[in-house]
Amino acid sequence: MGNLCSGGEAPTKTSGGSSAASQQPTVLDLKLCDALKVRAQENAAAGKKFKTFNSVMMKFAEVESGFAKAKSTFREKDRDGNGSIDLEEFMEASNDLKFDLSDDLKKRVFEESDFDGNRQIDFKEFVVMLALIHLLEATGASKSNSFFSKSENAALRNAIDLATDAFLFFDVDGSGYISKDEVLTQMDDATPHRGPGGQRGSISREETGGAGSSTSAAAAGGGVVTVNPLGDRPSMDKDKRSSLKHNSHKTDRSLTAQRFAEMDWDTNGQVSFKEFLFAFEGWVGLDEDEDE
Ligand SMILES: [Ca+2]
Ligand SMILES: [Ca+2]
Ligand SMILES: [Ca+2]
Repeated sequence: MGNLCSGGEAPTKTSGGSSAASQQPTVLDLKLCDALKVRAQENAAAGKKFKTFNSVMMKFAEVESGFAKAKSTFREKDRDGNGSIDLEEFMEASNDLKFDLSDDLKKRVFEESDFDGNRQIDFKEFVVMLALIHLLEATGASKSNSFFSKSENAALRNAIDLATDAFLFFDVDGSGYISKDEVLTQMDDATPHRGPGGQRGSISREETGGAGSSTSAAAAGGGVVTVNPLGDRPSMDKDKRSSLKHNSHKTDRSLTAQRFAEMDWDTNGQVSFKEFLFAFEGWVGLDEDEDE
């Protein structure tokens, strides 16, 4: 089990016999880990951390709309219009967009983002790719004229930041991976959110139970049965929830375990940042709009 981000020690020391089967972390893994750590520290310092899964879900609509720019960029950079971006198109695009990464790292990002390994980046993979690039860029001195520093891309940047913060919400121990236990722990606080095609209002992060908030928030608090992407549990008030925990905990756990398995693309028992992003895209409804 990797624990990439833990400890201040040089992670290259993990060559002991204990992990013969596990893969060595790549340069990209380690850089991502650093970037996630920086982000977590910044959030802690700014006091803007997700505290409940409900507050994460409240941001889904904002994330989805923020990714609109990813769609237009994807179409633009798919020069031959075949619906995916190959390495050549990507290298050209990354020069156009002034991604502040070495060519070597760009190639690694391309490979990492190619989930199905067909040497082509489809839109869902592209969103993961942009998130990796933004996170990696943020660690270094980012060029002021790079794609992500432009004001017209602020919403996209924000969407990626929110997705990153959602990952950090689950990665309780800051290992750079989400374990099944972490999902179970964090989902225990889950409260209702919009079902498919449901609530789309913009609600600020900590406004969840606030009086005088939007109608969708009011509806969500009104005992409406909604779908939770990780648990499919009906909504209920706090008292009921805590007493119910003892009764139906097993059901919750098996459902969550099932969702966890869906997220764990390479089935190594941990959900990496990129695996999380891939799943997260589905939660916010990105893939629903894919074929128009
Ligand atoms: Ca193409
Ligand atoms: Ca692919
Ligand atoms: Ca995994």
